Amino acid sequence: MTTLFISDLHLEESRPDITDAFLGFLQEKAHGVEKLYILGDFFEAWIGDDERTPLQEQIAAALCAVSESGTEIFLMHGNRDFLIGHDFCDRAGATLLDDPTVVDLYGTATLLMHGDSLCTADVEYQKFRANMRNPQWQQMILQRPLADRQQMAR
Ligand SMILES: [Mn+2]
Repeated sequence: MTTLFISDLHLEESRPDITDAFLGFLQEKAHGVEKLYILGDFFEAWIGDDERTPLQEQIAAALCAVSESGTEIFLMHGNRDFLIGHDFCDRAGATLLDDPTVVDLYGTATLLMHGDSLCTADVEYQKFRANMRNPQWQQMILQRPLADRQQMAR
């Protein structure tokens, strides 16, 4: 039985070396394991599942292949990719996890978090975070044109 945890890959077009390393990891390590947890900031930025860049599609397809090998894949938001939604997760064969989540890791209750919620001394960031995680704010942002959202992310 194997469960793998990864986080903070910050995948982006300008770092094909990271993408290659990740695809190699999926091939060599993740195929056929029991569970793979991706604990946030998988992507450098995420502005909505409708963007569908070639990188995003490539990653979704690679994850989906691992999922079809029998590995359960779980994805938690980070502070940069918190707009990843169910559309992307469906394409990737992944289940979206709340932050925090407690899982049963072979009999041990185990707390999974991205970690940014623990930066409690950074009051400005926590205000920003509360705003970003507000479903109404997210709906408002996701309705804006893709080009506007790309500008915002930059
Ligand atoms: Mn982060």
